Amino acid sequence: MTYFPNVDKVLYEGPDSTNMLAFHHYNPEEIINGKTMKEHLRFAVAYWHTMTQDGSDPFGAAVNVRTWLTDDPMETAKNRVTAIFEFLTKIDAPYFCFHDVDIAPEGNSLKEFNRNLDDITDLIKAKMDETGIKLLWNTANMFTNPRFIHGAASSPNAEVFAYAAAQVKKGLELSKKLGGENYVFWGGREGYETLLNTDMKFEQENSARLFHMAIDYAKEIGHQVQFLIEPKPMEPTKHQYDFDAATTMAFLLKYNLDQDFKLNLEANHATLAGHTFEHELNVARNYNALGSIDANQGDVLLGWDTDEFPTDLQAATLAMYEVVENGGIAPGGINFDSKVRRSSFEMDDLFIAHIAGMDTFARGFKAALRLKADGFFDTLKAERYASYQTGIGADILANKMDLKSLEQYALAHDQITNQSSHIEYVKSKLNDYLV
Ligand code: XUL
Ligand code: CO
Repeated sequence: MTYFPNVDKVLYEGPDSTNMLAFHHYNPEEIINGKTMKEHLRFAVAYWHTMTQDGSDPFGAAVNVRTWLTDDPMETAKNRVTAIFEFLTKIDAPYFCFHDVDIAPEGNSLKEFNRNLDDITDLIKAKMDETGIKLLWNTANMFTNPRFIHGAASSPNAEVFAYAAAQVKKGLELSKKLGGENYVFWGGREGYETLLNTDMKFEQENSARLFHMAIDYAKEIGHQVQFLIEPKPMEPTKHQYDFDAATTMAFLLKYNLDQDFKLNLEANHATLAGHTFEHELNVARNYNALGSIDANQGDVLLGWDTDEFPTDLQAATLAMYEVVENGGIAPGGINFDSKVRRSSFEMDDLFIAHIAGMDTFARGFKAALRLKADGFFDTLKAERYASYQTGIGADILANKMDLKSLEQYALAHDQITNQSSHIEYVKSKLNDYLV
């Protein structure tokens, strides 16, 4: 049984190949600094975009050809397990990620949902054992079902809090069963539409309460997993609580969660927050909280989360530079939270799109390593901040100065000269690394 009869294992054919179903830059077995590219990049496939997304949009019906669909939701779920492992094996991705609702139908009760999850994860586990493919992260979808209309942990309805807690408990049990390396919370509908009826402090306290319960339960069941929060500024709520990396760090520090949580950062969420992706990664890194990456790209001309496969080489390079500076991304990875455009509706497009994303990140990674090896940014920054290496700058850094002594210095040195950044030259030079 094959779902992708047109595709054999995707192989590296080099930059000159015109084969759409081959890698041109990502060579999984290529060794760089003692590790294979596959080990460095830790690519993951998202179950929701690859297996369940149907190509519908607010203006049009489902268009995606997906041969695993049947009239029976459980049969479809089983087909999807076979299909995703065929896909993962052929695309040579070492990891996958899922929401609970992506893999199994909810049925008519929580009991039935849990039973379906048990059955499907039995199949998934067997496939994982057979292929060596691993779970980067899973999460609970606490935003699609109508019960989450006002949020999950932040819902004003305590019954919804309880249901969400049950889903998280199950999610952690599945994570343990499948050896998940991370567990993600993306704040679905945790946010608000208007402050007229919202107690923001209460809602955030309750969110923190659920996170603490998750930490406690993972310890109780003896599951070592890296918890991650995925910031996003808006959509579906007007104001998401985990707005961006800085806001989320403030939340984690305030509620004493920073020792157990890192961040899962998504490129398109950064764009929506008015940041570059590298900004978000840099903020996280400064807090030692760069956990994992949801790789995609948005469209600056469109104000919503378009989740496109990443093909912008400069953006990928600057993102990978942060990863290089971070000493790698493990135990996180690079998860393609990306969906094919509606016009790319054929089954093979799933391969073509992932290849484009993997090639782009492979090129970005190599460019980032060249930038690091040449000390491109290191030199630039060392020169820019050189005034702190000697004289008054060194005294400031050594905490030898105070306002009085600095006033004395300034009175004697008030004819200040600055230097041009020549930033246009820098930007043009950066292009040399991209091609
Ligand atoms: C939503 C989003 C989610 C999370 C997982 O914008 O990015 O798919 O990655 O819930
Ligand atoms: Co995401």
